[in-house]
Amino acid sequence: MKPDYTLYLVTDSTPAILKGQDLPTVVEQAIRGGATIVQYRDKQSSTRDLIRTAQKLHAVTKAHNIPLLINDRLDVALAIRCEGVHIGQDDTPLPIARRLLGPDAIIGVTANSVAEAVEAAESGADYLGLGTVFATPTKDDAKSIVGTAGLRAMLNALHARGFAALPTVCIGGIKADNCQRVLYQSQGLEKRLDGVAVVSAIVAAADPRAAAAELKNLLVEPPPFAKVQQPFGKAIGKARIVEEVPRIVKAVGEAKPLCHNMTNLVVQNIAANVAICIGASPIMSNNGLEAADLAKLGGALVINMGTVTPEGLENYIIALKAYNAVGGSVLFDPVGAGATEQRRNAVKKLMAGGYFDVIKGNENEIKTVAGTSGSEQQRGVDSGASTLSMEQKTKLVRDLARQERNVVVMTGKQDVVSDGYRTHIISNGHKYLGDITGSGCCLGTAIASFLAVFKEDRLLATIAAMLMFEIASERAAKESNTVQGPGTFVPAFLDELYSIRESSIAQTNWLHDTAEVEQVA
Ligand code: 3NM
Repeated sequence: MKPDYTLYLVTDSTPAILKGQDLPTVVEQAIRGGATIVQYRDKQSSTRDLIRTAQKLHAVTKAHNIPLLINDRLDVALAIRCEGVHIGQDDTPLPIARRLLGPDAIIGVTANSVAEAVEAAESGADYLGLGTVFATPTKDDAKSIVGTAGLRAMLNALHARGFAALPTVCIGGIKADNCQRVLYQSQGLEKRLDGVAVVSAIVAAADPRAAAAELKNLLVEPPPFAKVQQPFGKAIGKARIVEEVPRIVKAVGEAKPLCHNMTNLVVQNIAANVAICIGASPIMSNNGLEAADLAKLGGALVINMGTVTPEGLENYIIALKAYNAVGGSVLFDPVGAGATEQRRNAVKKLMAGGYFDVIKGNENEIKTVAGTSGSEQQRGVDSGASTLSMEQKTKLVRDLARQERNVVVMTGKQDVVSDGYRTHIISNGHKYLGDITGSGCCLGTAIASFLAVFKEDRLLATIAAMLMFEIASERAAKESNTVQGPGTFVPAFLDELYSIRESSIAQTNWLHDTAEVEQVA
């Protein structure tokens, strides 16, 4: 029988997790809820107690025709004649375990890195446990936190080395509110995980059967934010832009989507005005506890960490999860991401905390998010000098979008935008946008509003918002009678956004040949 790895239960007998419950009962309940394979993991009990408990667990798993594996202890597995073992990098080496247990035993191996994953696969592991995905109190000596990006790197390497069919599960901090996203974002170019391994999400749950059933239901469904298949193969050429962008602007103006902004103290007012001018309905709420109600209204969320605080960060994460749970679009603006340790940590926590449909930032911010900025210190929240060539920028943006399975925008004199498969450079915009506060933040508000309305192609929605915004800036700056500099530019810019929206609703073509967009990959 081929094991089913979909919902892999790893047990824990410590009081903090088992909470005095009877382990065989918990395992029985978990199997009834939907656990498909069980690993008995107990680092503390005496050998005699291990054997006694393992026998009881094996009676339960056999009754349900589910494999039981023992963590680390080959002697216990041999003693009770269960289906196999799971070994970590510090345990009995795989070839020795195989010699002792024979060819039919299931032997799984933990891998924390590409090198460990490939080595275990080459040594004949039957499946791999990849992790640690997220920091977890259940294993406080975890060697490295790999996130979904690390999982993806391991899956891609396994595929490239000819191990496309080797089953894999991930482990570490997997719960009901992140399991779908982890499966979705960790998927390699051609290889995906076969399941998730959990300890506390089932063993520490008040009702292990219900907890297992909830996880099992979630695992067989795509996450709510990924229900609309994105058309990666459909090019966005000039003709399509001229035809579709005004239509999308019209749709936003007519739909009046809610745009929920959790944004910084500096831009509250102008971001709300930009939202109104493009036809969205802004709400400026930094209270995460309101997000579950707001998310139900079908709008989009902007998380802009321009004036982040520890309390603010907690609120962002609550709101992010609330929007993810209903498939509401979320845009992340990692303002000043590399400026301080606090901000770098905020980026890490937010990226681990949920899914962003779009990440938008300047060169330094995107570099920090991609983890490629090294020890480079960013000065304040301004964009700073560019150090990358256009080729390097497009590669960085495309790779990050492909890794996160979302859309990434890098703003600058020329903006780069990609969904990982289609990459565009936009050359519209005016210098005055860089001479006022928060124009980038307002662009985030505009993009989020567009995402809420035009879900069938997030890249095209993003490009449409960028073109409306940047062409409005060009038109405003040209008004030589009234606009003399950045101060007079702001009201003219709001007027132009409003006027472009009105033109779109009246189906008057405002775009003509003004869009300077080039598809580069
Ligand atoms: N192994 P929870 S993480 C047992 O990274 C174990 O190899 C890990 O517990 C690894 O589901 C882990 O409660 C604990 O976060 C997972």
